[in-house]
Amino acid sequence: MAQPKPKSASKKPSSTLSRDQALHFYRRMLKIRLFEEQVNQLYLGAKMPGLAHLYIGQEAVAVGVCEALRLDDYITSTHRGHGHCIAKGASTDKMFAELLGKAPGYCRGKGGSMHIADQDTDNLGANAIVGGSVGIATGAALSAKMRGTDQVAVCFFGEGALGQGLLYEEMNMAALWKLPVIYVCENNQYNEYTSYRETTAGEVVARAQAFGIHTESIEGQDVQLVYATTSNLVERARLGEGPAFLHCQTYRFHGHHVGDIDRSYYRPMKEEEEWKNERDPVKLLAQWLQKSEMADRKLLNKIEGEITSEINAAVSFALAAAYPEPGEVDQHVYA
Ligand SMILES: Cc1ncc(C[n+]2csc(CCOP(=O)(O)OP(=O)(O)O)c2C)c(N)n1
Repeated sequence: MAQPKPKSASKKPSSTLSRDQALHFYRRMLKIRLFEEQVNQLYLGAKMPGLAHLYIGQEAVAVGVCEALRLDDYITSTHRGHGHCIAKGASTDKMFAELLGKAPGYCRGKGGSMHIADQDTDNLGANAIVGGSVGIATGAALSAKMRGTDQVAVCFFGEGALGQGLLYEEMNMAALWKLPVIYVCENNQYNEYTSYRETTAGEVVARAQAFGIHTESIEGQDVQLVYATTSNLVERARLGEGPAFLHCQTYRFHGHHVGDIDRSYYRPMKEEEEWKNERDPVKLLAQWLQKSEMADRKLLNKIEGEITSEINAAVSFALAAAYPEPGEVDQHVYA
């Protein structure tokens, strides 16, 4: 069964989106969706080495959070990280090139899906280790504080990372030192093939509250709510009020990774259908745009056409790109 929607954030969202902003959010979310659908096609067509973990269904979290940030604010990401990269402004041609192991990729084709980082957008990188980026984000926040900048760091992680001890060591330090870091827990209900309810005792936010960290728990499929809530958390972090923990209820529409096709043994098909039909973040924003008369179906179709063209061009670029020279196999690699 779909989980009940949590209450809205305790502080009433103060921001209302302009038409330009709302359309920009829509473009970004749709870009993530269409990018990911192409990733799936590349996998199914045996054109992509390895696996990828699709973000489809969770787009409102990445976009709502990243839109509340400045370009020079930091993010760290996870194994399910394509959405975070695109939301922070990464270019899809370099991302596809990375996924295909090609030289123009973000890591010259040596990192693949789970290691994309982008210095131009202060994206400190995806991380294949569950919870692995918590220390990096907290360290970036410590660095910002010591350098006297007002930058903020956001750490995205899945609820599976709640089982990692590192998270608690880092939240303890962040609270003591009032670091400008926001821990964003994307609760897509499953850690691989196990419901989080079987692995996580108590209330999720209670874990951060134990350190005196400010928390919010919200519906993650509503991009406007995610944006407004994050904006408040960013503001308090910039003002030196310390870390925050944002718990977002969300859902991955596909499997744990692209090869996870038969999911019925660990989650009911009815549940998937309910989320897809009733809580699809892209559809919800499209409906809202139409209801509020900011866009009609014709405009939404035009936007979809434009993004489809961009994605197709990016895939073609990556397919045609060269592989790195064999001689550089040990360059840019740290062990
Ligand atoms: C330290 C560590 N343990 C186990 C794994 C294997 N693993 C990869 S993804 C995953 C589940 C992650 O669940 P969650 O953090 O909720 O993220 P989601 O996949 O739902 O986005 C596990 C256990 C890993 N990558 N790192």
